[in-house]
Amino acid sequence: MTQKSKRVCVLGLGYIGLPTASILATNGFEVIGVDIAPGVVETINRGEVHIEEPGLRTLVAAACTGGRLRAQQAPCSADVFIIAVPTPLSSTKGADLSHVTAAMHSILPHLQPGNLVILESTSPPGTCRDLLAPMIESAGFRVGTDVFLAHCPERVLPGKILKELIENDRIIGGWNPQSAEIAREIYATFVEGDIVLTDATTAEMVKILENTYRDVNIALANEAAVLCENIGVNFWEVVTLANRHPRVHLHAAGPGVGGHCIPVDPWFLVEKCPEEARLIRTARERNDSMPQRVARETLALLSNVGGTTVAAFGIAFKGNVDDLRESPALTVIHLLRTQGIEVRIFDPHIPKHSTATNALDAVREADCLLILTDHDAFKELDPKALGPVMRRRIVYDTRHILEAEIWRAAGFYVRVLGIPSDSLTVD
Ligand code: SAJ
Repeated sequence: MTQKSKRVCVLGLGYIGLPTASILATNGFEVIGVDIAPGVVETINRGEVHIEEPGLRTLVAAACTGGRLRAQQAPCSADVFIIAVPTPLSSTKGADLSHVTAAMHSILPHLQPGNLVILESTSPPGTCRDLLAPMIESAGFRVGTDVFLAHCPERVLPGKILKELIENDRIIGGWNPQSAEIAREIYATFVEGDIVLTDATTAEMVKILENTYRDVNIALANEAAVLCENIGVNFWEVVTLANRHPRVHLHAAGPGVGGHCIPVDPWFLVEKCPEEARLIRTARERNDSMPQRVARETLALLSNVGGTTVAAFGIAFKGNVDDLRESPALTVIHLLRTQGIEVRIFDPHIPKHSTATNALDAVREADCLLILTDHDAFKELDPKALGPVMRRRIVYDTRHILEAEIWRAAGFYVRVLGIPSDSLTVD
């Protein structure tokens, strides 16, 4: 059987599963996409998409009209099963593997000798070994000889998923070398980056550590921004200058860390090794404390002028995406509202969660414009147009995306996270 005559069943049609299913389908595989949400299945079978991601709509439409992708609510027999379901944080800050377990359970009745099961979901080190392999064995198969098992973590950046799915290097961790080799043959049909083989638990650890590396670095940036404010220097200038060192790459400070992976995955290591993962825990706590800090600073600005209304610009967890998962902006807005502040929301990427349809309406009669997400669209905001309709010309930029001098020239008091500012005086 050639690779492309294989049938692939992709479980979970979210940010990773749907692009992967569509790329496999447009590369000639017969792909069955499985999602437990009926609405998602209907949308995809119409050739449409339920998530915003550049290029995805066109790809899904091509995959469906070409007849190589169809969605359904339950799996069926296939040659390859790819599990791409969420692994969220549990209430005790550990890995909630219930979706992975349910997906694997739904595959078991369809498993046949020669099948390959691929776990793409980000999972704690040991998930293939301690959870999936025993489940496959409980169905009467020997893992690595009857049924093959591999962990192939995705590493794509939301907003660039289709490009990165193809171009990024890919780590494939096999239960045994044969499992890794069979999985490599599938990914080699569309991955242009290097494909590197290892064992499943190493691959699980690689993925978690990549995201932990980013979280710890962002925590360092956030802590440094707070230190710079205390010391009386501009964090952003410090970063620009320090990053001229060939081996230093300081990250950007901000209102906190969101998304489905970076604020979640490091906890999986803390859960596994609570006594040892102290740096990782502290970094998580620093990043989690940033929304409180931003809310506190905003309340201080408001109380200086007796203000009650904030226009929050951006609720997505990062710039130019429509993704709200774990967004620190939501926490800031919640904290302000619990203090009795009226918060208007404007996010051009998420109109259905916005309370205003345009920037001007959002800031009308507001006391403070609060930038929470680094959408490119916000860089074009015109302070000369917004200022006159606001009750007070105060802007707090937690992402360092505005040209402060232009806003000051338009009569604004400008506060930027990481930059010490003159105190705000009542006009
Ligand atoms: N952020 C900062 N400062 C920075 C960079 C990011 O505050 O310097 C914030 C962002 O605003 C956002 C959060 O961190 O709230 C996470 O954003 P991100 O762009 O770092 O990460 P994601 O969640 O979009 O994607 C990450 C990527 N991992 C790494 O860069 C190591 C991606 O490659 C992974 O595939 C993805 O997690 C995942 O699914 O694991």
